[in-house]
Amino acid sequence: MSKNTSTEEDQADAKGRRARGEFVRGVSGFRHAIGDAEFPAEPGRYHLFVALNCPWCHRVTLARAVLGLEDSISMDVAFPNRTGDADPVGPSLWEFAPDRVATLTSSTLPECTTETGTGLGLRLAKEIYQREGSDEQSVPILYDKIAGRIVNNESAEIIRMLDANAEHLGSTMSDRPRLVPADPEQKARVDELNERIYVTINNGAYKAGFSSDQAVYAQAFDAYFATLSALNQLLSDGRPYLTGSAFTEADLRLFPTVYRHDPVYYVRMKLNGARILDYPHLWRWLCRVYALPGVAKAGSLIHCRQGYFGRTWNGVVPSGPLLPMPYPEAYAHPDLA
Ligand SMILES: N[C@@H](CCC(=O)N[C@@H](CS)C(=O)NCC(=O)O)C(=O)O
Repeated sequence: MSKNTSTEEDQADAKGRRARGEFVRGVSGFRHAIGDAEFPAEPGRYHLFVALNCPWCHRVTLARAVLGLEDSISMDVAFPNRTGDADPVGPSLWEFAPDRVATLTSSTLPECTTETGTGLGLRLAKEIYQREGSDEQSVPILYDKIAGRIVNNESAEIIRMLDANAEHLGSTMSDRPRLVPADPEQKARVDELNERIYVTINNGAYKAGFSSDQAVYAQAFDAYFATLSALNQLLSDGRPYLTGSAFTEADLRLFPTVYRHDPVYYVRMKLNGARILDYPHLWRWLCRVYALPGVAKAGSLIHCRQGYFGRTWNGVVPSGPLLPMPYPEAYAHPDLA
């Protein structure tokens, strides 16, 4: 029974629920922390393995960017589509293959890299785990290049340890956001929002899109749009961010899902109840966060569209939305809503 449902799903009867058509996300196994004796907070010591279509990785690339850690934490980017059935090691594995061609653009993707963190030039994220006797295969992975070990593979924990150690890790950003507020009341508000947003939005989108049971889908669909509506209402008093004047972890954790909604989830996750554009305060919040330094570059809708449609939808990626204008260009126009 997992304790913290703002970080991971309750695993009670996971097998039975999956058999009944519910998508149940597994739990990450590497849970060390920067700041532990064996993982001191030092600039240039840590490395991230990510895929830019993965919303959990997006939390981590956002934290790295807004905390001013892009020069002190290196990063490798996997190709958005995992390996296919013909792969010698197996299907559905994250691959570091910058020479792979994206069907969406008919070209290679400039953000993709080889694997540089271990110094071994491995092909698959799975191989990074295998070196530590683990059969996990997910991204994001926070890796210690000095110890040659995985520190953590749970995005909720990775963003908190980057926030707590930003200066020791090499951030020189004097006005960097404090993702986790020092004020206990504000922190409690962030935790409360995280809980609802994780269950009904971040993971809720998968519950809707990947479940094969109509009732499970319908319940996730309703909960998802109920929360979007509540967040739009919350922002209707003119506050710039979810808890008020400061950008916090609650905003950072909401952004990856809302950023993917109109161009991906509306179709791919069957979340066609409304567009974010139909929630004027939430749309302006999205554009406000998108305009923050480092945010636009920390994600890629090309990787998202290629990743979510490239393998399952006959490799044909939908071309829209086109109106009121293409995405992500639309995110530079808060006035559209
Ligand atoms: N709880 C993890 C979830 C990570 C996760 O599920 N990542 C997906 C990509 S979006 C993955 O790699 N799944 C492959 C797998 O688990 O085999 C986190 O938030 O970091």
